[in-house]
Amino acid sequence: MAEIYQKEINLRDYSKENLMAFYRTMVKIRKFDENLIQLMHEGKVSGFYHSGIGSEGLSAGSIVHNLRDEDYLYYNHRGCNQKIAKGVPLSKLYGDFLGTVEGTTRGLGAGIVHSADVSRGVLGQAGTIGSQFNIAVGTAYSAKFQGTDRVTVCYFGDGAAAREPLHGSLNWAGIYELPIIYICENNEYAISCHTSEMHAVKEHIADWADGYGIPNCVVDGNDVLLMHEVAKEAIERARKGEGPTFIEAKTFRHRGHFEGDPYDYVDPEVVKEWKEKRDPIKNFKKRLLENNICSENDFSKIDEQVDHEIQKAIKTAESAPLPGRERIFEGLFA
Ligand SMILES: Cc1ncc(C[n+]2csc(CCOP(=O)(O)OP(=O)(O)O)c2C)c(N)n1
Repeated sequence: MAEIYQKEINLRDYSKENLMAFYRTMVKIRKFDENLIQLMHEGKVSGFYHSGIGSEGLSAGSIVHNLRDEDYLYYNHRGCNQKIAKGVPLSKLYGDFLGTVEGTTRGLGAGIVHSADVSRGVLGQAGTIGSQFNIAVGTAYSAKFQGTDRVTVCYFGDGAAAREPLHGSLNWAGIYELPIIYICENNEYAISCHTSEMHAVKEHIADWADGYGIPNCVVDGNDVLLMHEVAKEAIERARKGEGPTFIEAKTFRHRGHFEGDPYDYVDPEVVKEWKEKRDPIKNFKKRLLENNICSENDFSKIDEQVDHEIQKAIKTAESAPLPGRERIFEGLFA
């Protein structure tokens, strides 16, 4: 049975600069998201958007200071969180939603699920949930075969974890001791279906990994530093050739499955509690203030810088042209 990951964390073991980098990344993710929703309301972005608000600590903590550009990353259905933490430029992400050539797909549009940035190890994937499990085995195997210490981090939701490709992937990762870190973003719901209705393992989703001999644990995904530490240990093991790890990170969506979802299948009191008591950004800020690591002024400065960065990114993405017809044939080999 999966253990609950716990660790005494001394804030003084981190530099102020490193702590602020976690804050900056979480704020960047949240403001990117809020501004994208605003663009939807203005009628500039259409289609479905799956907001990642409420889970910023999970992605920022596991990626910042842990992953290198060349490490591979597969994102989940709220994957802008992970792409931003990995350093994919905001203008390119906005470009994918606006359909302009600034986007990573150079105008084909992508939303969350098709964008790619090969220079940052984000190779792209399909919109079917769980499509990342098998290709994650491929990149991890290639890294091992080539004798590098590159790792593959594979994010997915509790719903994706209920699909069969997870098991093929865990089996291969277990047999070949592949350098994969599986990170399950357990926000309790796949659309309106609760985790308890989807998994035969009743206690923890991470328990699936036991059957494949893969070390696993459950962690509070909204504690950015705990998330950082648990991922760091797993990544270090993978880099040393000590194989895969499965981390189940608990979190919750502040918004519905997609923008427009009435979100009436969850008790509003539960959502309120997560927003008020378990918000990863609010809690991290409070902790740094209480420990006299940072001042209100330090936070305001970052907030302003991020606002500026976001407005600039939107402008760049919006002012880029739509693709010409020839784009249809670019990269087409058959
Ligand atoms: C194979 C497949 N079935 C159904 C869908 C439709 N779909 C999109 S997101 C989603 C739920 C995903 O839930 P989860 O993996 O828990 O991620 P979350 O949305 O909670 O972040 C479903 C069923 C899909 N994209 N692919």
